[in-house]
Amino acid sequence: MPKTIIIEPEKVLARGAIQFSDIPLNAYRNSIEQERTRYTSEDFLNIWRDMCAIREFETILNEIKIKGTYKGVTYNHAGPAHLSIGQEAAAVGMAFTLTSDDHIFGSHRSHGEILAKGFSAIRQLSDSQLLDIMKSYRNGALLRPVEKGHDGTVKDLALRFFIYGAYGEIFARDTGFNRGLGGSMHAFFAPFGIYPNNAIVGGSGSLAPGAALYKRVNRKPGIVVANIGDAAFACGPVWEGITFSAMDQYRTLWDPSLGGGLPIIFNCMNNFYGMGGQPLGETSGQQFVARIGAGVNPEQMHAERVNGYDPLSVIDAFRRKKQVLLEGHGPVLLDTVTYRISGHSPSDASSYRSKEEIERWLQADSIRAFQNKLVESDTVAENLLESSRESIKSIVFDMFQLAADLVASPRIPIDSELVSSVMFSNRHIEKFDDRKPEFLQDIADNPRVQQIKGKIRTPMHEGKPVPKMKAYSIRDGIFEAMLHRFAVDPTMIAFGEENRDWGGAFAVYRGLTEALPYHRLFNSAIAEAGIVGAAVGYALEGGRVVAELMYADFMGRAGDEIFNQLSKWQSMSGGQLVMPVVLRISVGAKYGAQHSQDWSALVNHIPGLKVVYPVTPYDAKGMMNAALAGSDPVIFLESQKLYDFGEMFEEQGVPEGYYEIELSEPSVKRKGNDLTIITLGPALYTAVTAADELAEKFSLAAEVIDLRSVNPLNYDPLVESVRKTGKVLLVSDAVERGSVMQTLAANLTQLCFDHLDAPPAVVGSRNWITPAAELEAMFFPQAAWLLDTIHERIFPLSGHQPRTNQTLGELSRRARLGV
Ligand SMILES: Cc1ncc(C[n+]2csc(CCOP(=O)(O)OP(=O)(O)O)c2C)c(N)n1
Ligand SMILES: [Mg+2]
Repeated sequence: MPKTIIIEPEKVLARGAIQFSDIPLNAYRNSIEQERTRYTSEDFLNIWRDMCAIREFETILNEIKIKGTYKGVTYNHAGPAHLSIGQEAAAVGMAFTLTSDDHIFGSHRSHGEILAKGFSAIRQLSDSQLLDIMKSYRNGALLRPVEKGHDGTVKDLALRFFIYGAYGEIFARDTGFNRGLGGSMHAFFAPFGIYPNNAIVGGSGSLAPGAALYKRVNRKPGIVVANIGDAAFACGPVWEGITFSAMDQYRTLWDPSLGGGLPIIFNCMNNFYGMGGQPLGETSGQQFVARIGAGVNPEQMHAERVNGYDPLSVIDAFRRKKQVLLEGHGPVLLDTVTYRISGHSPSDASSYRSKEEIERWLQADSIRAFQNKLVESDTVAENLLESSRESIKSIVFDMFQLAADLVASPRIPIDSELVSSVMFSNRHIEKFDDRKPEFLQDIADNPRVQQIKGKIRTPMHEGKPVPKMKAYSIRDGIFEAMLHRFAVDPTMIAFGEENRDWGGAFAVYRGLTEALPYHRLFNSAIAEAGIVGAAVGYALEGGRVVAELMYADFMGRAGDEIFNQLSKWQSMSGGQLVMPVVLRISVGAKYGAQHSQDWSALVNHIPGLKVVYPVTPYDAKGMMNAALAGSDPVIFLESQKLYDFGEMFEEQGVPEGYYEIELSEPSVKRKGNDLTIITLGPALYTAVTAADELAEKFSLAAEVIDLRSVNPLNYDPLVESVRKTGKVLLVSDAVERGSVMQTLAANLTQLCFDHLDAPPAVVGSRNWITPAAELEAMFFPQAAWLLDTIHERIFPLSGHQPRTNQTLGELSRRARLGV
């Protein structure tokens, strides 16, 4: 692949200075008279009404949280309520011009943004579109309680439906947007362009860029807005999301017809507080969030500070910035100044700020200020404003009352298995769009495809084992599966560090660079949170994505994105969303403590992830095929020790055609009646060596089962084998303490108790750091350890002389020391 970006010494070593341009602060100056040319009286009234609706919605929550009652309705709301009283103008201004194609992501404090965006969508959608949405959304579950006795307009019904769905979600009702499984901090409603709100501070900062990426890659209309707080701008994943959004390649290397820079606005809802900490003057140094733009790209992210206490100023900014994005010049940063009058949550006594400060912001209250502006300029009559406020307040109250009523708005039954049913979507989806997948060449002409044609797919060839150079490898299996899906699903993309010209971190993608345009396979920055976050955002929008992390140890860098985002959005959506992300993670060796740890136990522990670890070419291809046809997040672990291993078990070899291996099925790699050895990862090959020794020296036939799947996992074949042999040894390269194999041992003890001759024995790596390559034999399980463990803990091997100490006494001693 020719390199197109040349680094010229004369240029990069030249003397000079970086020029910055001014970043505007509250530049908006239009008078209401000027604005009358842009807005109708009805627009002004709507802006006002939306602000009042949010104020009332939040006030009710505040009252019931503090007093347990509001206007005669008593209710105990157990969950959180992070209210945005004071921030209404910023929310309404943000949403006013956005369409349903424009998608917002938010934070724990997003009730106001949700409502504003919903109200705006309801105004813009036609009656028939609204009816379609209300009737089809969860088969009308939210509509039924609201439409009873309703004889108003469709828009009025939609307003009720929407406010009701929001309260229902906050109150954990089955009739909430997401069946009550999201709750206050996660509520969203995609049909109106309202995407997940995130209880992790800054969580949306890494997800939203993936949504913007989806729009560019798939040529979809609209922009994306990440509404996050001022304190969130210190979070690493937010910076990584900004970096991801600002990559030059969208404009320098990608097909210009895709539209250029990512269409995303990072909108800081700048209320000057975290919980009690103050970014300005205490916990940050940039003084203006808008300043951050200057460090990101030459356009300085088109950053501006806008007055979020004036809805017209915010609308003006969003109008202008949306145009910037549609012209391909994204990303954009807005520093929208606002203030939260309410506490961080209703229990907050505001000990961190003065009464005077709150009083001054109350004086400047955006709702009253806007009212005065409209009335004093004779733009809208005061009585019209007041009657509009009264009517929206009564709708909000009615919907609160309906949502608080347990008969009209029940919760999912506490003894139901509903949550089980939404943990995974378990669908088989060939493709997420019907258009023709984009390729740069005919697949048959691809050099890698041609090279693989010459490889041997069987364990033996002409009576001899196949030499490594000629063997169809695990690397080839993953490549073939990915190429297949790239050719079927036009939305499928892959990205990560060194994914393109390098050929993927470990050369799995060699050949794909020639086959795929930039936007389907690209390099990202070295920013694991940004990578996984963008993958999640891309999938939330309805695209399939394969992201790669170079080493399992780097999962720590994307901890939140893997553990809280990738894993949880399907279930938190109450089954509305799918998450077709395959996260390829290579498990290292030879590179020491920070590059060689198997973290299968960590991902297994997190609900909502499928976790697999294939270690043969046959399994790698079949399982990658299954992962890429599914709709769930799959952690696809791959061992660096094994990438070039050929097939050693499947006598028919690895099929050239398409096949799938179900992601739950262990595989019996060798049959035997005397002992069961269950493995995960490369330990399969260690176990086979041990099994050979058992056969040769002790005439014992071990059954060797490779787990392949960690979660979900079908225990039946394991139980069948253990009941047959009465003995089981479990082995993996993960450190022994808390490993997947320990969970299996505990479960097999219960499932096979009456058939066991001895307790299951687990062998893992030592509970240490992984030492240097030259010392790895003291860390990773060796065949000798397996024999010694069998001898000491399962049954004596006659005449066996243990070489290592695998006794129970030693196990206790190490545990006491924590090693
Ligand atoms: C990763 C993370 N750390 C801490 C918290 C606890 N927390 C919730 S909100 C909040 C303050 C956030 O401030 P900001 O981002 O400015 O948003 P605001 O609350 O002001 O809207 C904190 C510390 C959290 N939810 N997530
Ligand atoms: Mg804040």
